[in-house]
Amino acid sequence: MVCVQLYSLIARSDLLQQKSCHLHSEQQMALLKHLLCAALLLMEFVLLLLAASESSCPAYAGVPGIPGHNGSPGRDGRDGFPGPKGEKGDQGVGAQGPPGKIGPSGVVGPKGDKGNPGLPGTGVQSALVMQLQSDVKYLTDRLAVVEKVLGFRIFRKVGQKYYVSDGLNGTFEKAQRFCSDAGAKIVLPRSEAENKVLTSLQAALKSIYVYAGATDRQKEGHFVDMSNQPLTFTNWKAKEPNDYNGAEDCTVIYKSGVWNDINCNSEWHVVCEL
Ligand code: FUC
Ligand code: CA
Ligand code: CA
Repeated sequence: MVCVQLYSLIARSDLLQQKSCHLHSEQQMALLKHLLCAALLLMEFVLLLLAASESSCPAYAGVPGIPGHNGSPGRDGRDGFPGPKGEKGDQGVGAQGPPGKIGPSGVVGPKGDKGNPGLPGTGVQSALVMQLQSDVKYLTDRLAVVEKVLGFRIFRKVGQKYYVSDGLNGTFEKAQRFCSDAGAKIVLPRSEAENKVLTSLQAALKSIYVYAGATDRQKEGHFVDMSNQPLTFTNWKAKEPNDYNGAEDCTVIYKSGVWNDINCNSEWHVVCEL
């Protein structure tokens, strides 16, 4: 309908244009301006009509405009009903806690086995270790001797030896056994100095005779020590050994320090050496 009106208006403008051919040029120009203005107004009017109505005429799709700004957020909705209960979650992996307090001491365990011997050292270190081992052994052995000595009632030191006694009286066999049981030997001075120290001990014992570790049991007249070694020191009294009555195979030392051969069954003081 609008299109029909438009064609009609254009046709009427043609009529005006045909009539204007009989007018002057200035008048023609003025008339033309009016006609153009009217045409423009008419076209604007037509366009307005087309935009306002849903015409069946083919429409031109215009260039899309700039998107509008987002609107303000809507108000919070009202609380709804609670949803269904969720499934049980997986087991959590908790961090390890701090260590606990130190517990009480345990009972003392059994003594461990003896360790293996250490590896040999080298050079100076090896020599030093060996020297220390030797020193320790020497001191250990000497300490053992001193501890034995302290077990006797009377003792004297001479050189590296100790003469000891408990004041016991007995036969030669008993004297031997007593000293052996004490880890010692029956006394036998090996020098004038030792012989003199023995007399000092005898004085303390108020002893007349002390058995010495020398006999001629193996060979008459040939005195040897308890290891069957020939004597290197003797202090026989004059005319001794005389093997009185053919029955003197043991040795005693008189309080003055002189030696005499005597029978082995008489009982005399027992002195040992360590
Ligand atoms: C001397 C000693 C003997 C014994 C005797 C009584 O003849 O030689 O050993 O002591 O005296
Ligand atoms: Ca004899
Ligand atoms: Ca004699």
